[in-house]
Amino acid sequence: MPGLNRGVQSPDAWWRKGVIYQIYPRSFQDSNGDGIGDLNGIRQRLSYVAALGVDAIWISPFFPSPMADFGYDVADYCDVDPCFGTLADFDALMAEAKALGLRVVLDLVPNHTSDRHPWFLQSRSSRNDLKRDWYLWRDPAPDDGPPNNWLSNFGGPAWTLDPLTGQYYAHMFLKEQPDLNWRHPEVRRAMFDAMRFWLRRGVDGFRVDAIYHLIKDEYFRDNPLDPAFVPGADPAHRLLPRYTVDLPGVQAIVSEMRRVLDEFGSPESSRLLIAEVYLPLHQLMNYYGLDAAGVLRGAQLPFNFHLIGATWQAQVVDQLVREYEAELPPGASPNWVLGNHDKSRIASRVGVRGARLAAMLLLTLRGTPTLYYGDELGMADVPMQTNEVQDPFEKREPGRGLGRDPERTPMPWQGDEANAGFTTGRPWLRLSRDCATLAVDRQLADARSMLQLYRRLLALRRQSRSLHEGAWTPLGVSGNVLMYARGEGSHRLVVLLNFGAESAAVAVQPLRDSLASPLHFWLSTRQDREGAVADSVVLRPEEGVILGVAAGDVMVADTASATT
Ligand code: TEU
Ligand code: CA
Repeated sequence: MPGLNRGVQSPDAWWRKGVIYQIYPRSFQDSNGDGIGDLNGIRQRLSYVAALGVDAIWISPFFPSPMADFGYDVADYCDVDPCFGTLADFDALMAEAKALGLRVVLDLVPNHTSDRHPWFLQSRSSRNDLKRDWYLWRDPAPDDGPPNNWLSNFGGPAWTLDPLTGQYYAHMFLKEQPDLNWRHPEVRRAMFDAMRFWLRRGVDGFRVDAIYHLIKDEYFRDNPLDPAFVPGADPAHRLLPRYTVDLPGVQAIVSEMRRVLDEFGSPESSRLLIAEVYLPLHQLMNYYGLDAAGVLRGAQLPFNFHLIGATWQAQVVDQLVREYEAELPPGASPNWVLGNHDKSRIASRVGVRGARLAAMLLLTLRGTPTLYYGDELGMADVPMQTNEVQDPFEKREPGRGLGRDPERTPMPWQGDEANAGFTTGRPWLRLSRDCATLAVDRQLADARSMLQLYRRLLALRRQSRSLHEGAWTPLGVSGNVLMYARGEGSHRLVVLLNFGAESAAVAVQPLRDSLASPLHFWLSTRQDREGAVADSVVLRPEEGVILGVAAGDVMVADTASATT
């Protein structure tokens, strides 16, 4: 259907201009006092999310699960785990999101199921079972050990022996997360049907978990040693994942998933495929699925995680943005991510002032930004005592700083309430000690809070075409200051980000392009500057500013055709 495809590729597609907000459901809002966030809790807080100014929520898994990996071990792809609610709760959430103009993106976990999933129970029951080949079963090596040297991302071998049938099954993550065999057509069909189940309920797309893992080497060859491995680092990185990630055949599956989404898309409203891919830029670009005819048939947004690992320096970020922009296939939409439920929070990586700069960077770069819940409050990692640890990764590899509980702590809502209003019960994971200060209600009452900065940035991004769809033009780096422009002509905005701990003066004249009118402060990360800019701007330590032509009228003129 070529017509449909053009629509789906529309330059006006919501996901190109929108902002995505990730919700980790256990930690957003508990509605029934069991200490675990749930779907009704999310529904209660949707008006907050809408008022924040984002366009879509992505909810991490809430499907029935034994919770060995907190929902990333799915035992039924077409239902809701009782701890999160019911299908009716989901439908109510969906309806309310729609009413508020919010899109809803779900988390699809196709690489592995739970070891309690009926498919796996059947598969493990006998070597002759019809579902045996739905998973990756192999005979032991001659020494009775695992079939090859592959490692689990969560430590130890990627193989577990099942004594009942005397074979090993593969798992890239926990042994409770057996990997599906994506070479099997019935596996594909079953997973695509699960997608359709949710698409029929109105979801706007999927973030697909670990998609680059779906195909493994058909000869099950050993992975090579990584010569760059440093002892003490994540033990899974001892080997290069040559035969376990990004293998030929993965792209075809990505396109098949995209076709399932396109069955439900329309020119007015395309469904979105986000691919979770941790790969170097060049390999990442393949996930857009550019074909010989120049059509993008893959994921619309292969997640760009490169800011997460980047050294926090103007020069490095400048280089990264240039390389990323240069590598994008024609017509592809860029996207940027600062944090997620697997990574140390931005406020812990770069400090609280740095996190303000990071917010301005994320929301003024070209392409779809994804925000991680709580980052808009400046939440930091919350260190856990050994007896508080929940994350299986930390339990398996303790003390290496790999655990993910610190970035998954509950959202603080009301500073004066117990557990900051997250739960009336005992929270599944401790809140931070400063949760009262960080709470949403306190920050709403403070015009210069991190939350107000996010709200301002999101509002500007929505109003300004230059920000949500304009060109990105690098203006170079001056000392520790990263400089770029967005948009053209009188709508052109200039962004100056001082990564340094010292003040820095930047001459404005060379940045003005051919503009006759003077530049004004649109926004500072410190929220305390307005009015015209003289010959130079003196940026304070770790301050960022957005400059544009005469605030009032241009912002109005610029707003006229803003996205909805
Ligand atoms: O993560 C998969 C994944 O690719 C990361 O764990 C990756 O290996 C690592 O972050 C690279 O530095 C997804 C989910 O986001 C994670 O929460 C799950 O535990 C995992 O899949 C298994 O489903
Ligand atoms: Ca609950």
